[in-house]
Amino acid sequence: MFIDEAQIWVKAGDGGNGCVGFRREKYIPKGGPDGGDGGRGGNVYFQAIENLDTLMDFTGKHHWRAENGRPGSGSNKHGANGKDLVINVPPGTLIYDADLNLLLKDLNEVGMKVCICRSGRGGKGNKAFATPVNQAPRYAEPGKKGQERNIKLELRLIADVGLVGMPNAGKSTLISRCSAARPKIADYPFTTTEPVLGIVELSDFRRFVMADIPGLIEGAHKGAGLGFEFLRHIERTRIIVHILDIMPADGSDPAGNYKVIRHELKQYSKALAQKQEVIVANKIDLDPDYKIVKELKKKLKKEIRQISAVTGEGINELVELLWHKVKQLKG
Ligand SMILES: Nc1nc2c(ncn2[C@@H]2O[C@H](COP(=O)(O)OP(=O)(O)OP(=O)(O)O)[C@@H](O)[C@H]2O)c(=O)[nH]1
Ligand SMILES: [Mg+2]
Repeated sequence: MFIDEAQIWVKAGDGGNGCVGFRREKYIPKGGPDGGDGGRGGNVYFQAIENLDTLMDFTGKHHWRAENGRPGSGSNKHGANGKDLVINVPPGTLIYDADLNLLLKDLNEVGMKVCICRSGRGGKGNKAFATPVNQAPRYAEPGKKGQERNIKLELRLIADVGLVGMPNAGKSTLISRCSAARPKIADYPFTTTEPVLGIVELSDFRRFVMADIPGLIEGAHKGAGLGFEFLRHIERTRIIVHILDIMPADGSDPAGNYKVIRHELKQYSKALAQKQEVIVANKIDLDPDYKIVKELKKKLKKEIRQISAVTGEGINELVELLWHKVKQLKG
């Protein structure tokens, strides 16, 4: 299950109350007020950290509070400050005030941190209120309340791996094979009309995010087809997986198709064209003696992985490879 939205309640710590106290010691009559100040409460921060990619942590826990400050005590003892609460979220999390429906912060980079609720100040002890006319005040200040807020978290996933290729190459079939995403699959071009994200889960809690976008065709940069504008999603990924149909229904040459797509990627942006690419020959089940794939490798002179998104052949290997590459690039 993948959750990309969560609503929680957060509260900063209240300040500790000030203390009413008087110095009482043997041989020191009327020692005077000595009530200490209360400590301040803890603030609530949100912080974007690496290695988190869902808002799953928030499904079971809706109330998050920072520690309250401790009250002051006698002998001018200051109460301890409450500990701050730092709530970790994945990078790409938008933080909204749920009541005002107001965007407070976009934590789009690892390491970004923002204070969302300010703590209450501690109250002053009675010592602070001593004046020449009232040298023994029996009054101390209560601590201030910490801020509280209803927060809505929204995670905009940034894909690690983007699938590109011609319509019908099998991009959606692949993503539905290796993630919980269920885009429409059909044997006609432009089945996919909107980008789809899926989380690919491997053993030992390893995972990465894959994006499926509509297919690209020749002339895409001049407005042909659908896929071109969606390349902006792919531009932010770390790796491109270029899916090649080894037996296109229109009888076109897979090697030629590869070059067509490469040309379109270059037209989109230099950054996209320079991105690391894994070339994948799909529908290997239609090429039992690997004749077509061998020829394709010879023609393109590049490393090509072979899979069948339908039978599952080669998919585990591909997913492992992608995970390792993503990990390397993430550092
Ligand atoms: N034989 C065979 N057919 C496949 C394989 N992978 C996909 N197909 C078929 O190819 C057709 C197109 O698959 P899709 O996954 O919809 O292709 P797509 O690349 O997402 O296409 P668009 O969304 O139109 O860009 C479907 O009929 C799939 O069943 C495969 O490995 N072997
Ligand atoms: Mg599709």
